[in-house]
Amino acid sequence: MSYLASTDPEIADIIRKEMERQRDGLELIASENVVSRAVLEAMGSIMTNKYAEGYPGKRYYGGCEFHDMAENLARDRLRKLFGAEHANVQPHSGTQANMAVYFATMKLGDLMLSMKLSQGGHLSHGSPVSFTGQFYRVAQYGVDPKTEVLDYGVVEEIARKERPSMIVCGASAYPRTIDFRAFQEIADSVDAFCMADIAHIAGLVATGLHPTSVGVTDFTTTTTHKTLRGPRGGAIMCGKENAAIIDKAVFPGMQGGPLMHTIAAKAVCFGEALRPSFREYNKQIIRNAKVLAESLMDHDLRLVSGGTDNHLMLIDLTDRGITGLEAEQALGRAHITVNKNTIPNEQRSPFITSGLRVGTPAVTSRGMKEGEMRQIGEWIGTILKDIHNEQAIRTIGEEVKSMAAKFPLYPD
Ligand code: DSN
Repeated sequence: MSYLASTDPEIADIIRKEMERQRDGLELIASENVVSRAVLEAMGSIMTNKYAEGYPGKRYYGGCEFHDMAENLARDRLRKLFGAEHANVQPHSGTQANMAVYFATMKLGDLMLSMKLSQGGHLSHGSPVSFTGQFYRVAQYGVDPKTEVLDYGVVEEIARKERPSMIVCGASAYPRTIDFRAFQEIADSVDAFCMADIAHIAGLVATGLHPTSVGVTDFTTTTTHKTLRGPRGGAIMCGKENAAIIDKAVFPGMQGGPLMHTIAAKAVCFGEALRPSFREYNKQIIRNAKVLAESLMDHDLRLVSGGTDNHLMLIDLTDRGITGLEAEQALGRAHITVNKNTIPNEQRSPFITSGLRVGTPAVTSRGMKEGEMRQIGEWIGTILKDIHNEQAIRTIGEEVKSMAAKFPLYPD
């Protein structure tokens, strides 16, 4: 029995059940992953016991010598991983990282130009329900209605007309390569800052499998828990000229004490990402996504933009007459976890949606390859043909569990 189980059986039981859910199912949520035991260990360490407000060498508390070492290591490794001049590893999340960049560069009421949430953007890119849509004015671009990919000419037209002070690029649900240089050039032409939020594709960028934004756009923000496969958290990279405004915006601007256990775990994650095996892992994410996309299309499912260049794809369910919510629930009953997602020109609410977002980072971490992707595509295709066939869903659910058992979450 674990120590937690003996001291708090209620929460230990909940964690055990969640472990079983992860172990027995297929995690296809594009923003999720399975961290290494080393990352888990650092996150669960005594580094959480300490306040370390400030930065290495300049803290507001005594006893921070080892926290300085951990944060310096995290910063140095992140800079090396992406070739960044400056890195801040304190943001608690991707939204906090974005908030710091806005806080450092924009005044209340300034205009940001960003991608529509319903077409692939993120809440913190100016959605009216986020602080970003309430503190700033927002103009938005989407994807081309025919090709469903970004049209940089249209982005440029909007930028020239609206004259934003910040252009935000990067996405949460966009299956194609993003031209960060084009965004920076547009920003330069209207005298705006440019921020690339690479949260989803950070692992691909770090390993050179997607063009980088670091050293290209003024600011790059990321989460550390998606394709980077680290602890839940955020980070910011920028040139030396913007280092001071970013550090000041994070602390004391909008956060207090950094989560030092998470920063230690970020250092572990960045160290892992610097190894050659991490590039192989990210290559496999992309290969798996391509095969899964083909398998889904072989089952007559329409993918937004006709496929994928990265780790995710969007299934358009419109012609199936089912909603994203219904599809998510039916797949969930077979232990296949996905999320309902809006698609370009969405007619339904974000709680219902006409699409599904599917991604390969977590199943790739478990060691699954092309053969498993073909099988998963077939299971999804079969279930989405008749989401009311509970017998078929039950049978597939058993098959899913036996495949999952062959790819353990952790060795023991
Ligand atoms: N919630 C994340 C995602 O699923 O893409 C973005 O923050």
